[in-house]
Amino acid sequence: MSHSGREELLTRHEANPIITPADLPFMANAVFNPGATTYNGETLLLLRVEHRTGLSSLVVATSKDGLTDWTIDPQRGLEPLLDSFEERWGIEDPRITRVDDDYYVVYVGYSLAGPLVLLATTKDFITWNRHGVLMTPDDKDAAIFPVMFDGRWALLHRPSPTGFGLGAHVWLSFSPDLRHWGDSRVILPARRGGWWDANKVGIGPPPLLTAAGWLVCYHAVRVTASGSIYRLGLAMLDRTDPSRVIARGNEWILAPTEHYERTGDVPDAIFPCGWVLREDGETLHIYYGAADSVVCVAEAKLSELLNHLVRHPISEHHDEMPARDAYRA
Ligand code: BMA
Repeated sequence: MSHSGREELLTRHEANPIITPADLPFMANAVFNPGATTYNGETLLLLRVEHRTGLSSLVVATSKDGLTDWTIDPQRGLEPLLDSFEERWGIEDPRITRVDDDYYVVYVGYSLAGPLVLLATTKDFITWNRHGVLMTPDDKDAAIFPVMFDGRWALLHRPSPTGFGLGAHVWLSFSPDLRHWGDSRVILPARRGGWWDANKVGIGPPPLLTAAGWLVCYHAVRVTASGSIYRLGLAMLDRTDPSRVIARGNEWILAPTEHYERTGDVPDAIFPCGWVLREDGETLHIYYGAADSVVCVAEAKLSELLNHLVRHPISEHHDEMPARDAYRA
């Protein structure tokens, strides 16, 4: 079995956690799992704020360098429709995809029937156009690609079937109009047995187009005798056919080790929903929630992530995964 070298691929920022509930201009329990993008030359995070009701809403934070001096603007963001079926218990975990001047925000609604996937679009994070439900419960960890494939939008998402013990996998679905979704298939199955990414996986930030294809960062949940551990890994999808997985890392690239990741409302959870590739085309900032309590950032060199994946062609350990065809509808 091949091992990576001694160098970590991701470096945590020294000021982590970069945003905590104490930074908010109102009382809240936690701030975590932000979506990320650039807006007017600044980094914009759409924070998941968990209020002291237990319910979450989405609030904008901006920064010139994407690392420090965050301005939190409670007037910008998205409030849940608490009278609705779909958002009755709040909205969570936004993934932002920029398409020209529009921002497509795919987020989780905590509905009366469980978590489901919703879409809202905006140009300014103040005025929103809600497009309704993309995926019915239980489904979450969803993000839309910034381009269409043969005239169809593409969505990564993670249904969680209950009662069968067959795991929760990353699916890809298509739509001609953002309303009707189908042609669904599993693209990143959870591995099995002792693997770090056995049983339950879900994507993190929206896929990022690179010279080698669509870079995907995903989380995996390992259930242990004393709780769950969330870790992060990488995969690469084909540029023109995103249902084709070109590479998948065998080892995780980030695991909870710091005190702010190991202690909090949900210990040992690191959960990214956004990343921003800087103007040099090489520096990647990955924004993640730590322990469902605070916001953190880690930096990576894009070329190093791609080199890492080159060492992990999809054929390696393929037999550790369920046959993909078994999951086709
Ligand atoms: C996942 C999501 C995330 C959360 C994580 C850890 O299922 O609900 O919002 O951060 O669990 O609790």
